[in-house]
Amino acid sequence: MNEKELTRISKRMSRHLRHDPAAIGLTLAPGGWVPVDALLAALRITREQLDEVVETNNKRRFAFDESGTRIRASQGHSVTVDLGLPDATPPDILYHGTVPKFLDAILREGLRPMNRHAVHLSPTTDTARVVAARRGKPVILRIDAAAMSAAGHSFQVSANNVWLTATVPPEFLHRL
Ligand code: HQG
Repeated sequence: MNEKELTRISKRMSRHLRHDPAAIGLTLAPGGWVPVDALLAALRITREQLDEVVETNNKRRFAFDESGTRIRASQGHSVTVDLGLPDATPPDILYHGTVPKFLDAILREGLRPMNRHAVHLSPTTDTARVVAARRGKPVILRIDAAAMSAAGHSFQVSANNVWLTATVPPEFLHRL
């Protein structure tokens, strides 16, 4: 498949595996999983096409289970989902990329998950910058993840290396 076709399928998968499974008759099982066969039928794609999307995806957004019979989005859901990820010890510092118009609210009330199941944090400023640039001029926030852990906040890391946490109170974040 060419780049355009791969992106088109990836976007449809993001939509249905993260936000709107019912639109194509799917239901997410606990963990966010759907049977591969059901997804193939719903999207009218072949297993070979699906494998190519999963393998080439620039953010490795999707992952198969160990048996290869189920697939899920690794993060980014807006539907209520418990990914069942174990708590993990984050790097001492994590980053979040946002845009100027959200800054006042974030500094006042901290980071909230908004429409997603968790706040998404990045291990590097480069990744945070890419996340922010989707919306405008990047503003990078430095998160004191070590202090958050010490204060009892839990973190999980997705299969594609996005750090997830419920909220980041304002005292743990600083503008770079
Ligand atoms: C902001 C993409 C006001 C937050 C990316 C962000 C990522 C607040 C927006 C993944 C706020 C939410 C997630 C508060 C947070 N007041 N605004 N208290 N707290 N915000 O898209 O982190 O390509 O839900 O700064 O690459 O931007 O889809 O989160 O700007 O990994 O795979 O509210 O989505 O991945 O936006 O992005 P999002 P995000 P995919």
